[in-house]
Amino acid sequence: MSRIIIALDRVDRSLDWYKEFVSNTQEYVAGYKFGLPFLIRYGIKGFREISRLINKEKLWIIDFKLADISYIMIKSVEPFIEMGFNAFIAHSFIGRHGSLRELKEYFLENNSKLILIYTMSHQGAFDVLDKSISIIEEVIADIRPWGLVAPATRPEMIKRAKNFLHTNGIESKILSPGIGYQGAKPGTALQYGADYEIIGRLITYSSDPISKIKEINSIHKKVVRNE
Ligand code: BMP
Repeated sequence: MSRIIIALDRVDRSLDWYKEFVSNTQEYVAGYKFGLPFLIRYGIKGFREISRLINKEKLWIIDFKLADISYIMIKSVEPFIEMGFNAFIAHSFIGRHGSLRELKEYFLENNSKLILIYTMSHQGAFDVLDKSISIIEEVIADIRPWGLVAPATRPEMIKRAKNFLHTNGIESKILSPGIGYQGAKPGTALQYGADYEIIGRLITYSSDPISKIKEINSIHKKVVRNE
């Protein structure tokens, strides 16, 4: 089983390139993550075309880092659920009532996964998110999302997330960005307890993405074997 989720943020390629990329890489990865760059460049039509390639076994993550009242978040994800995308990333700091509770409920009813931000990979994450981490943990302990995003660039935060989940008996997966262009080496996040590594440019800008994916999968296999 691959531990790679590819972040598809390139906007300098055609939609046909994307379709070919997804068709050719699906058998080697755990899933894909699409964000605002993809939406803005290719529109809903782009998502609809990609959705024809959806194989339900994989993770098809929509990452708009939702942070709003529940009504707006639900209206924003509805069309993607109809297309078959099955996981969605939201911020934790927006809190529970009128927001994450209803969103989580909606996802449960619609067979979809909620992924919450624990803390982020960039340096500015120190300014607010890390300082508020125990409050963020309170929200997460209540919402019990399917997954958490924690940074490979600061693996001690993955360790903290892992301990927090264990202590509270929560079974959320940990998905970790920050590999490659942001500085962390492939395998780092898994070593610290993450379940998946979210990897974008290191793969999408590679001259041979399939070889790069296979190379990372074999690094991951060694890490997982040594756990
Ligand atoms: P890249 O591997 O090219 O650096 O891409 C990282 C991906 O992970 C991007 O899609 C970004 O939105 C996402 N991400 C991140 O980099 N840091 C976070 O803390 C949370 C993210 O979702």
